Amino acid sequence: MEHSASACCAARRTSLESAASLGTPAEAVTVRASARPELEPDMMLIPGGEFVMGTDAADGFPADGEGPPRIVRVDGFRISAYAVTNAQFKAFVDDTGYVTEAERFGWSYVFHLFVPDDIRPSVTDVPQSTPWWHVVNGASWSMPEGPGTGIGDRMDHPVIHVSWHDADAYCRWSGQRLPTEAEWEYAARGGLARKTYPWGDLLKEGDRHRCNIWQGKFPVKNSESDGYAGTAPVHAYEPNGYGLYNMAGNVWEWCADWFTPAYHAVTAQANPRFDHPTGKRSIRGGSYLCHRSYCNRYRVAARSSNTPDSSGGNCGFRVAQSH
Ligand SMILES: [Ca+2]
Repeated sequence: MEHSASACCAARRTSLESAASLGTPAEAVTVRASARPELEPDMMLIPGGEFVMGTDAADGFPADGEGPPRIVRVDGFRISAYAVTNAQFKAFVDDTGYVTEAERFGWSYVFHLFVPDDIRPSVTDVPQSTPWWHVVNGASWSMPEGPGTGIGDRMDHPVIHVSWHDADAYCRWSGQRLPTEAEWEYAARGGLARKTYPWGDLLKEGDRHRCNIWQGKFPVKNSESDGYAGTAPVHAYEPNGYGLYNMAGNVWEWCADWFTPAYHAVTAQANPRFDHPTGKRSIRGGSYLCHRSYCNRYRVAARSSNTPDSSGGNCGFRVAQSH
């Protein structure tokens, strides 16, 4: 089995293992029969408007297509205050019998420090360029570190080990959709103009942490001074100006767009969305594994991508709906 990795953010499945050979899982999903209020995310109304999207800041990654910054207009929409939780995803699976791509492939990427000792001998592969990702057979959304692990104490944490296709399937069921990159960044900025983070330009003030990223020496020693080594509850930390939680750090979030580094050069000024298949979907927000020493992609303008059938322990999603 071969695996490859993209940059530092997330390891990806190879094209040899494309979802095409398995079929597109979302096709079989139907919209849920009835709403279940206890599972409804808090959908925050984001008023339409213009904003400066992207950045050319010196601490950014121009090769990712973070800029050049430009004025973009988005129509009003709603976006969930939180990433989709394990509880919500379980309701989806219980209702539909949906089987995620990690389960269909039979494995997912688990961060090496989280692989239980009794599973470690059965790790089947470690990508050369991202050796902190281990291929763990049986790892999935409900067994995040592999067989024998569970989510019972993490029902309010973001679901992980879900592919773009899995996120899309959830959205079909819930009657929602993934946010576009432009919607995501507009929402993440929380009404602030040209700031680095959802709350301003300072990553933290004194000991006051604002998000769940990595402190210490990556990838071997995490001091967890922000309180979490892995995922945090979706409602951890303070929300931004739009009432949205964890738009920086915790887990990467799948967006609706296909990914291109030329995004700012080729998409429209109004409601931009890149719809030409490139083999990779956009992800935003960074994760609990991000550290400024090698990847400060917890900035609101930062971008990354992964193949739509890939899954790992640091990527989830939130939902949106048109106004
Ligand atoms: Ca952390």
